[in-house]
Amino acid sequence: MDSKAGKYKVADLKLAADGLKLIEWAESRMPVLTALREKYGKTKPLEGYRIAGCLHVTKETAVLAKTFVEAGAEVSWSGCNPLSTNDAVAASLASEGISIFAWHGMNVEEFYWCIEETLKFHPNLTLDDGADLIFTIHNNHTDFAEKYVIGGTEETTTGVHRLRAMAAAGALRYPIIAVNDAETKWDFDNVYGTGQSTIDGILRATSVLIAGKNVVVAGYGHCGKGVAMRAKGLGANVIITEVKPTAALKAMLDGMRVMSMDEAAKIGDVFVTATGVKDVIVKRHFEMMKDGAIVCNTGHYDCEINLNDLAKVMKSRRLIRDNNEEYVLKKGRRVYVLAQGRLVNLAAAEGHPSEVMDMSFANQFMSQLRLADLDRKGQRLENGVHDIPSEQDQEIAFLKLKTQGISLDKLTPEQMKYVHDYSSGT
Ligand code: 3DD
Repeated sequence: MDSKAGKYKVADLKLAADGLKLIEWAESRMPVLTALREKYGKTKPLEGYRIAGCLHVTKETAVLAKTFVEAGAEVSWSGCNPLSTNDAVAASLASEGISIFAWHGMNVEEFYWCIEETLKFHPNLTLDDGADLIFTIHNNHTDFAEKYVIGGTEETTTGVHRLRAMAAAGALRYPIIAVNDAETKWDFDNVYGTGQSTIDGILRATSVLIAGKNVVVAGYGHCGKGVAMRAKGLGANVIITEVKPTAALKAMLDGMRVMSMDEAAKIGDVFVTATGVKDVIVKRHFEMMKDGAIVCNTGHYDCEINLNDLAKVMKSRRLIRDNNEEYVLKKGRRVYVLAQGRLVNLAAAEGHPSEVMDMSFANQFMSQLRLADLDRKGQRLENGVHDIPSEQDQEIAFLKLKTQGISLDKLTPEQMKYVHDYSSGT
């Protein structure tokens, strides 16, 4: 189906007006990205570049896609999770002529069909969240890297881990900038964004009282720490499970209880997995859980809660609320699984707030721009996973502060001299 310019497949084009209002809401809280749009909308440095995006279709992502278009790029977009697309936002993008293939509740076959559709315009830049687009190119279109693609970016921890492994094996056919590892992404989106949006997803799917509940968070990395902080702020008794001694130690010193999942399974009321690893909650854990236990995941993939194991010990299941399935176990106890074990913050809520995505996506924009600038000069990063320049982090943080009216101190020449003077002592 063709809209004004791009081809698209969305759930319902009639939702476009609602989607536009959501996008305008997000725009009003993304001052860094809109400042970049203002600046580069004049010079259009992405003219002639085609960006294929595979990233959750949310109101914030729409602001990013429209910023790329304003800067001269042609974009074609798919969602990076079958349950995270906001259909009204997708409809709005389609009605504005942006090529988009995404709808809420697609199956796995449709998910990969959408990615393939975005490759039909032979992108020369890719933008991923979880690396499914990059893997599709490497597995199904091996000639693309030589013929068209000059580089790409990766948004999330899981994706960067997979791509670093691919690069180490010499299998990466084009350069990737690890947007996830930017300080202004990882230390903000992953911590404050995931912390709030995960609780948001849990509350929308259950409306339970968090205060006083035993909230078990598996994984005390940036995401798990954010969830633990917000749950604690709401009065939960937070329990952390970990495999990494230093992360477990940090959790303990942050005032969290730390124990194995085998112990936590017996006392937990709400379980959140945030590890990036598979099989964190398995059959024996379900069998130990209290009646009414709520289980969800906020990691990128739906592998952390083993639902095949749950199916083996269940007697019946039913959808009791949106994004909330009640499993009755053979022993009669009930376990509630949110968002089919997929990332609960995007499947049951709207993902991270616009204010943190503003910085994540400013990094996406600046990184795509960097790849295009290099290309225009006939240059190209080597095939591998590249960090963003530290100056970019400071510039984005400075812009963010500036838009909040916050001023900073500045080192005097004397202080600069002192900082670099290794001879001065006490
Ligand atoms: N992610 C979380 N909230 C999002 C939003 N509102 N729009 C688009 C993507 C969103 C996922 C990202 O945080 C990504 O950085 C990740 O998965 O790590």
